[in-house]
Amino acid sequence: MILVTGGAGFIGANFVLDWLAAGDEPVLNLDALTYAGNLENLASLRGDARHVFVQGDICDRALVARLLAEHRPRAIVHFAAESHVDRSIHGPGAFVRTNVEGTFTLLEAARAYWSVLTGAEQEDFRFLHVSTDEVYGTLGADDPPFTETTPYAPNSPYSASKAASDHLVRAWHHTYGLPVLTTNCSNNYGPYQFPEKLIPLVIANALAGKPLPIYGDGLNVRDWLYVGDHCAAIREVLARGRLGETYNVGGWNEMPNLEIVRTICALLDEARPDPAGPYERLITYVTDRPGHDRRYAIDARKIERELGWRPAETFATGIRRTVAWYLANQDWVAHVHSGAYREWITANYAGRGAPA
Ligand code: NAD
Ligand code: TDX
Repeated sequence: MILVTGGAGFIGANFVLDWLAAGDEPVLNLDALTYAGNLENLASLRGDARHVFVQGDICDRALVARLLAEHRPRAIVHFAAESHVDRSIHGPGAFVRTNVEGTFTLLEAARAYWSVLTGAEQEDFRFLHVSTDEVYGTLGADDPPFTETTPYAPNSPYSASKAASDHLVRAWHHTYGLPVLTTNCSNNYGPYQFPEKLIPLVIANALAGKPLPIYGDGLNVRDWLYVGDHCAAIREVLARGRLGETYNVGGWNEMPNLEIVRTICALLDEARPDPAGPYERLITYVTDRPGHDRRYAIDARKIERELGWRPAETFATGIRRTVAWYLANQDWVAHVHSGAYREWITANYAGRGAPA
């Protein structure tokens, strides 16, 4: 069994679904079900005994210790976090609590658990920390992409809290010998992404005839990776990554925000033409995000060279799949907007264990 934290969120849920599609090793899924946690993402696992869901907080040391003792996982894959940069600007406290204190709590519980394991159980144990490229700060137009040795220079409360958590993970390896691995990935997109993030927000707003908000001049650059490719990278790092190492994960796919939005509009024009005219008419320039990082770009050569990982999707194929998914799953988006996804939890899940 593996313990996944944050497995009801966007990347965590994709990871749990992919993991159980690829094999039979059970998953213990610990998630607090904040606004970003949505058990509807895991509806296809209803009644599947390989998925054990526990609603709980990674800051709850006693709970984490009890789960480790009861389920004896061979690895922890740590996704749980506050993840949205704009929210971190308006309310940084939750980011420090979950991302820093929560990671600290997990590390301490993992250390206590791991230190009393013996033999192969101890040797094989892994703590995989899922992090972001935003810890490296921002790049100028001509700078080379971030490598694993780029100095940390986080600029938002979100990236500062993730950087702090990365440092804790590193220290728990160097000081206590905890067998850790860290991945720093670029911007993900794909199914089940909460519609506060650029790509699902633009799809949902376009279909609703609402403005498509572009921060600043729309020329900030992000490096986009399809979520399934990120999940595959995490599986590779978990299986074969070198202990104490960090791996940058990215698809060599830098793009200005405006180009992303125009691509989505063009795909929607093709799939669901709007009688009112092309979706690009909805593009609206709005006030920039404070401290908005100009450019992120990942040099993924280390994971490619050491682990042979390569993304399966190009941006062209991944964004097409993603737009198709949102068009086919408008109920999912509607439930998020109406808050009905929260009722799904009450209706389908009573207390602990796999959803009934
Ligand atoms: P998300 O916001 O969609 O999901 C986060 C999940 O964590 C939710 O299910 C939420 O309920 C849970 N959670 C939050 N606080 C918790 C707590 N205190 N205890 C237990 N569970 C808690 O986030 P995401 O986009 O899926 O990101 C997952 C991880 O990947 C994060 O660590 C993030 O920093 C990292 N990451 C994200 C991206 C991206 O583009 N989304 C890129 C690189 C790295
Ligand atoms: O309405 C918008 N308009 C806009 O122009 C939104 C929501 C965003 N943007 C811009 C800001 C960014 O330059 O689009 C870009 C992407 O924004 P987000 O989707 O908010 O992602 P970002 O801030 O880049 O962070 C994401 O990638 C790295 C995730 O939210 C993080 O969790 C991850 O670590």
